[in-house]
Amino acid sequence: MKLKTLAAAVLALSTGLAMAQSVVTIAHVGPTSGAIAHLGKDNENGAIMAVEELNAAGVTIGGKKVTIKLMTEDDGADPKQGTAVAQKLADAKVVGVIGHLNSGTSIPASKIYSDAGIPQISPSATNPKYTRQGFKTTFRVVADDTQLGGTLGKYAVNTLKGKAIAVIDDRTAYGQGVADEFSKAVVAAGGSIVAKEFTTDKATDFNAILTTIKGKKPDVVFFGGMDAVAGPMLRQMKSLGINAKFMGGDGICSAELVKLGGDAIADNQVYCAEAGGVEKGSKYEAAKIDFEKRFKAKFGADVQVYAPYVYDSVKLMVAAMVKAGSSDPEKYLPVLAATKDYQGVTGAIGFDNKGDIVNGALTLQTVRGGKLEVLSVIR
Ligand code: ABU
Repeated sequence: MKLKTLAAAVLALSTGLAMAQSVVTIAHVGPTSGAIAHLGKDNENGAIMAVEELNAAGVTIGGKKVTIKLMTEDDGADPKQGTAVAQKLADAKVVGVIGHLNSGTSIPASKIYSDAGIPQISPSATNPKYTRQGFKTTFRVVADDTQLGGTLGKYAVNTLKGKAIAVIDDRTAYGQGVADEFSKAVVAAGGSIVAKEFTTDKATDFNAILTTIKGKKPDVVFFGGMDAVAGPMLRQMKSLGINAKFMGGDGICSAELVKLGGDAIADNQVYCAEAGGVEKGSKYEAAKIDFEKRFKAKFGADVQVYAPYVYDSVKLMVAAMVKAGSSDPEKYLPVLAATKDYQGVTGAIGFDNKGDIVNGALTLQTVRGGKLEVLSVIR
């Protein structure tokens, strides 16, 4: 080989190596197929936006300029698919994972990430168990179902003056967990649970359980599950002449619920809570509004629920790598865990020793005039 050709080959090889070394790969996982694909896509878009902004601004880790690469994976909101994807990401040696969206996928996947030493931040899984397994790699940037169900249960009795309350859940880790917490809080506040019924996260026909519930004359119906099921359920409640208030957690607190429920939703009938939020007039409010505007301009769609939480999760994970001077999970994990006051578009984020957000908020909302309206932010 001629000297010039050899030099060119060496240069190409070293450039290739330098390029390979300068890419830091993180992943986002959520259900981008199936009944809640609109929520999965919302979350994924939050990750895409964060990564594009980081790369446009330039990221330097340990003195080297890097490009953040985002792998996007679909878990279909299915626990088995979730663990298969988690194993794929562990095998691919991604240095961090944002996801999954559901508690039912985040919990089993967290064991795989923990075994592989990969930090995981869920932007939306609210089942308390997720961060209570003793894993050092597991973080969450939203409040959990104890806070969510507990607050909604008290609100049902103390504010909505519910006395006879019916509870339905979809038997998922999230739906069952939030319904149980809600029920405990109702009883503690002096209300009574007059019916407990179950469905699935894929069901479309609720006539049998709603007919049973109608017979108990509830003034409030709580649903532990997601908007894709709650929308048709509200329509069937209307057809059956059930005029009760309808409550749910963050899984129903989306723009899509309002679309799916349509004219079956009366003003001030539906109450739900997002597992995060910023106080009106606080310094974070402008950042949140600005994020929502930029998101809509980029994707042509309103934020559903958790895109800003995904956006913050990506940026705070990369900020920990920058601060640690390394994208090696062993090196940046302690820095991530020590996060105390990250200033995000969803407010200040700091983690406790389990990886849960400290002083997490809830945003209580109702539907009026075909739109979700904020009632209050509760901590
Ligand atoms: N938190 C509501 C949706 C996600 C989940 O926890 O399953």
